[in-house]
Order: sequence, then C-alpha cells, then structure tokens
Amino acid sequence: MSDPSFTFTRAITRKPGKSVVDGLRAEDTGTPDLAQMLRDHAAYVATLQEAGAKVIELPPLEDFPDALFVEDTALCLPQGAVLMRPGAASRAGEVAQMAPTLRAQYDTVVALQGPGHVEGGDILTTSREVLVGLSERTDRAGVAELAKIIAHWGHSLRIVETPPGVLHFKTDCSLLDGDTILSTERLAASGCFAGYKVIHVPSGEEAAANLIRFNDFIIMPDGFPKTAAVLRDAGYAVRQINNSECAKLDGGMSCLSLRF
Ligand code: CIR
Repeated sequence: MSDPSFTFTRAITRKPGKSVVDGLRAEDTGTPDLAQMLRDHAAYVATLQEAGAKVIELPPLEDFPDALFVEDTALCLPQGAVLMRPGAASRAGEVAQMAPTLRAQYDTVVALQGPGHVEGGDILTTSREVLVGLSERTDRAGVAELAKIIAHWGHSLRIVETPPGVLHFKTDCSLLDGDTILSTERLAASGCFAGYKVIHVPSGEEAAANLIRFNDFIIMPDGFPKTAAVLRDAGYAVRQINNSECAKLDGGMSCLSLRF
C-alpha cells in the first residue's frame, strides 16, 4: 500500500513577488535576487510535476513578502487540512489567502482558533505520527489545539523541540520514507527520532537537511554533494534545485509547497 506520508498527487506553490526582498531572515546574508529565485521556483514546480504532482500555482502576494513559503500556512493530511496560526506577525494574513485554495481541494478544512501558534515548518508527518517542534514560531497552546483536531482523524501527535537558534523543526530534518529521517547531528542528538532509521547530514552540509520526498523523488537543494551521495547510495532518486536565493530568507525545499 502507498504511504501517505510521502505519496501525493497534488502540490500547492506560490510564486515569489517583488516584495520578497523584504522577507524575514535571521541574519542578513544579502538581498535575494528575484529573477534567479523565479528560475529556481520554476525548476522546483517542474520537478514536482516530474514526480507526478498536479501543481496548483498561486500568484504572488506583494503584501506578504514570505508568502512563497506556503508550507507554513497549513498542515495537509489525507483526512483534511488544518489552517495554521503563524507565530510571525507579518505572516498571519497569509493563511486567509491560502484558505480558499485548500477548501476547493478538501472536503474538510479546520482552522486553528488560537490563542496559540503553529507554523507548518515545525511539523514532520511520518507514517506513524505527527512530530511538532516547539520553536520561536510554534508554542504549546497551538500544538495542543492541533493535537485535538488531528486526533479526531486518527493521528497521534508528539511534541519535540526545535534546536535553539533554528527557525523550524524541519530546517534540520526531513522525511526520506515513512520510517527514515534525514537529520542534522544536532537535532538527532536530542533523541527525538528514537525508533526511526536516521541518516545524518554530513558535517558542513547542515543546510541540506531541509528537503522533500515526493513519490519516488528526493528533491533537495543544489550544492551539497556529500548529502546527495549519501542519499543516492541509500537508493534514493535525487533531484537537485538551486536554493541560493530562498536560503537568504531561511527558506528551503519543504517551505515552498504544500503536498497532499
Ligand atoms: C520566515 O522566516 O518565516 C521565512 N523567511 C522563511 C520560512 C521558511 N519556511 C519553512 O521552513 N517552512
């Protein structure tokens, strides 16, 4: 049977707009180049399509510089979608912009009501559970509300910690298959993946930890040859996309789509 944690038919993406240069970032490492970002985004969409996705491409939202990072607005599960409450104030309004698209795709869409916050980047869905990392953007009240919603759909949720100074839980880990996680050493050291098969990101390539598994493909950022080799040796079909511009905004492969 196909594993719903990485077997998908659809994806939602949103093109970056000119305002992306104002996107949030922990550290200023330069202004993102929109033209390059649009080329990378087009390659990302094309790779999702090659992996078997029908991609719903949404237009830029100039009022929301980070809106291309659609993953943070929702959790998509087979039974329904949950609209998040981003912890970053400048991103809160992105959710209402995503809601109609999800309502058109799903019979069941439930919104977190608050007062807590959760961002999708802190959620890793495996074949056995939903892991949610507490972070600067995701708090206990938000996670408690999310846990109740998805418990009705038969999902158990486990609270874990996002390492200090790391934006999102999935900045440091990804699902490779239902039972196998790619993780940085610093995150895996917390013990949060006990019982899973863990592949460590080679030292110095920590920024490769955020990737996606979509059907048969691993879609990862370009420029991390050791990680790519480890994954190929483990039998995965790897596709690489330039991520230099989104990286300036702490964004990676998972942030750029909702997959379901
Ligand atoms: C932010 O700080 O919210 C954006 N600049 C980056 C969001 C990345 N999203 C993700 O990891 N899911």
